[in-house]
Amino acid sequence: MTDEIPGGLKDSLLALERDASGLVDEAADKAELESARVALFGRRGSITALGKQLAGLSADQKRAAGKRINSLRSSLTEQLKNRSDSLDAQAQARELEGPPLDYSLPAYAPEPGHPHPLASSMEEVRSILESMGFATAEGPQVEDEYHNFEALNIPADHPARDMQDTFFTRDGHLLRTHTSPVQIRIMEKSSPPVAVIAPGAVYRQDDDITHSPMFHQVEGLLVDKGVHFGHLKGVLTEFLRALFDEDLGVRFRPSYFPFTEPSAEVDISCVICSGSGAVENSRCRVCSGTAWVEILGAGMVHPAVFEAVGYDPGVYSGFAFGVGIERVAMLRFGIADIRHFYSQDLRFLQQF
Ligand code: 2NL
Repeated sequence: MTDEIPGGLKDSLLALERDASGLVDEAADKAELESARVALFGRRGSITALGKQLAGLSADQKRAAGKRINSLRSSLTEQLKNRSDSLDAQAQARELEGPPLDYSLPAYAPEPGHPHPLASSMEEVRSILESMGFATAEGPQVEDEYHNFEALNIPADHPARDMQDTFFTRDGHLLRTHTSPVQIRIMEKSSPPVAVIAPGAVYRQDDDITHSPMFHQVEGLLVDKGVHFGHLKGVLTEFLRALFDEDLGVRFRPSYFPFTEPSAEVDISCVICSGSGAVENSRCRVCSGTAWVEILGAGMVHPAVFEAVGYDPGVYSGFAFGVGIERVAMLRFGIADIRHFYSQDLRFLQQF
C-alpha cells in the first residue's frame, strides 16, 4: 500500500503548481484571462487532463493525487477571480482618469406613432357623418340571434343567413355580422326622429385578399316622417364626396337586402384610375377597367324592421346604409391585400 503519487502525474502536478499562477497573473486583459482559463479548465485544459490521469491509480493514490488536484483547482479558481477583479478595477481607473463623457450630445428623438390606416379611415367616416348630424352609438359584439337577424327581417330559414354565417356560442349567442343590431337597440328604446351611426368590428365566415373573418363597418340610420329615397341619395353623395373627392362620380344600382326595400348598391368612380378604367395604358386592376367600384349598400328601412321595434311604418320612414372600413381604407390608400391591416408589419404601417 502506498499513497505515493506515480512519477508522471507527480511531475505534471509540480509543473502546474509552479507555472499555472503565472499564466493567470500575466493575463494583460480579459481576453487573455479567458484564454488562460480555457487552457487550464477547458475540455482540453491541463487541470482537466490531470483529472483524467487518476483513472488507472489505486484508491490511496487517487485520494492523495485528488486532494492535490482539488487544492490546485480551488486556488487557481480564486486567482482567476482576483485577476478578473483587478483587471476590472484597472479599466475603471483608466476610464476615470480619461476625459469625462460628453453628455451634451442630443438624445435620439423618439419616433412618434400615428393612427393605424383603419383607425384613421374610421375616424374620417365618423367625423363626416357627425358633421352631417348623425350621433354615434355603440353596442355589444356578442349579440343574440333576435337583434342580429330576426329583427332585421332575416328569419332562421332565410338564404341571407348563408352569406352572414358567423361564430356561435353554445348558449345561442353569436358574433354580430353587422352593426345593425346597435341601431335596432337604439330604436327599441327611443322614438323618431333618429339619426345614428354605429361603427365597430363585425364577423363573418369570409377569408380572402379582400375579405377578413373580422372587419369593421359603419352603418347609418335616419328615421323620421317623410324621409324618402332622395334624402338617401343626397346624404350618401355628400358623404362620399367629402370622404374621397368633391368631383367623385356616384351611382346607385338596384340591389337586395332583407332589411331594406327598395335597396341599392352604391358605386363611386374608381379613385385609383380616376374613373378612366386604365392606369398607364393597362386595365385598372382595382375596378377591372369598369371605371366604377362598389363602396356601400343602402336602402329604405323595410316595414318589417319598423314593426319589430314598434315604429308605425304608416307614419315613419327612413333610410339606412352600411360601409366597410377596410374597403374604404384600401381605396383611400391603394392597398391591395386586406391582410396587411392585421399584420403588424412596420414596413406597411409606416407608409401611412
Ligand atoms: C353593406 C350593406 C347595409 C343597412 C346596411 C340597416 C340597418 C337597419 C335597418 C335597415 Cl337597423 N338597414 N342597415 C341597410 C342597407 C345596407 O349594409 O354592404 N354593408 C357593408
